[in-house]
Amino acid sequence: MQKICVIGLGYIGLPTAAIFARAGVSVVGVDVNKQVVERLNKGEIIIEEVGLPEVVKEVVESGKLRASMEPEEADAFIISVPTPIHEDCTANVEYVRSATKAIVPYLKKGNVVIVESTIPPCTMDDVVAPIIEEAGLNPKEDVALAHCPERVLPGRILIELVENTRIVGGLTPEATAKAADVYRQIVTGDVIETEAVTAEMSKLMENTFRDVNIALANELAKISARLGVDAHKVIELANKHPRVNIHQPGPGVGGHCLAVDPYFIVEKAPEEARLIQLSRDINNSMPDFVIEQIIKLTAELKEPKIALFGLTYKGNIDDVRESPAIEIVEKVLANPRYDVRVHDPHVREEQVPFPLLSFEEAVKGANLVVVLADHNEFKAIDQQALLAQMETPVVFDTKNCTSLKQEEGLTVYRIGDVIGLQAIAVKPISS
Ligand code: SAJ
Repeated sequence: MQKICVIGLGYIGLPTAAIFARAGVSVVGVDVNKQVVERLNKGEIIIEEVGLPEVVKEVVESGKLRASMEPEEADAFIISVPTPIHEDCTANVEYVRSATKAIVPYLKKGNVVIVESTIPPCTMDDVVAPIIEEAGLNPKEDVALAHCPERVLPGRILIELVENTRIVGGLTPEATAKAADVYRQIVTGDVIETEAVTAEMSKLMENTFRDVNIALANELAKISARLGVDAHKVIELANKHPRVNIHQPGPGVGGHCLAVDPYFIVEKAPEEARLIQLSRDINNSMPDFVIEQIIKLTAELKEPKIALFGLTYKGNIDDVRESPAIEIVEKVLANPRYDVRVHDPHVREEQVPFPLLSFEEAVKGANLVVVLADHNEFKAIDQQALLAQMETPVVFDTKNCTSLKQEEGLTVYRIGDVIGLQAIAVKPISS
């Protein structure tokens, strides 16, 4: 493979482009965002991912990776664009459609076209193939058309892109084999060949499995709150069983994968996908559950000063997409009773529609710190700083991530650990 054109330079497309370039392939990355293209051509990136700035700098300097606003002729095209959901929770495949249309003028017989974007079952057959056919090419004979879902975990993308098993599903066995060979240039894990629809469905079920299991943990947290049981202890003990792995409860499920992909299955089989839909509903209800706890905790205070820590959908990343923390912050901000301070060391002001404060500014005089993301900074929060700075040193750790100890006047609550969750006393606890 001499040259690859990657469409979409986001969280997946950019690392993918960089890794192919590092393997010696000539890569052109295409994006509709001018800023992304200009910065990349200077060897710079605007997303946060461990190790990525170094690799990008190296391959841009060596000339193996460059960016453009327009696709170019290549041996293989990799489409890695977002598939958001519409208001009614059906998949919006418009970006996949427009990316496919954008490459059509550059397609030649023998090219490989891979869609990495997560797509509803049958999208390769029903959406992508017809676009190629309309352009006068036979999608089963003239080009090798395949779906190869990305399966990497943000924060570990560079490692997992290389080491994880890849599933490649083509429209024909020949297309599958050709697309699989593209990945064999960079993947040390297995590259498994299957059909397009099986690849589409396997990706969706991976994330659905996780979403359903997190919903079970979240439901347990709510049941525990009702019954006065420590959910974390229950999980720890149940997980001693060799075939049980209850997940962790939290403020909800975010990100562009778990919170979205299950809907792609519901859309195609609404009558059957009942557990999948219910799990989405349970996970979507968690921000309100957190708000309820905040209301209980602050019920006695006149003007509660609340510091909300963490906006990303999970720890040590800068991604706020579908983040339950954002929903929680916006709802707390909307309550005029609260003096709200928001802090996240991984998020930039322009990413969110409210001001951000430093740790010191946020905790000064606060009555309650609510931890909403498991960043390393929060895992290592300085107990003494909280004790010294807060008016009432109470922490509600919805991610169960801090190592704070319930001592020396500090009160720590966790989600699913609500036994004895009491309103913060009107008088400062420490006094
Ligand atoms: N979460 C919980 N409790 C848990 C585990 C996670 O509440 O026990 C929450 C997290 O806080 C976060 C959300 O779930 O809000 C999702 O986080 P995640 O780390 O489970 O997953 P993502 O969305 O970052 O990445 C997932 C991964 N899929 C699986 O682990 C099955 C990743 O491998 C996929 O590549 C990615 O989706 C994707 O792009 O589809």
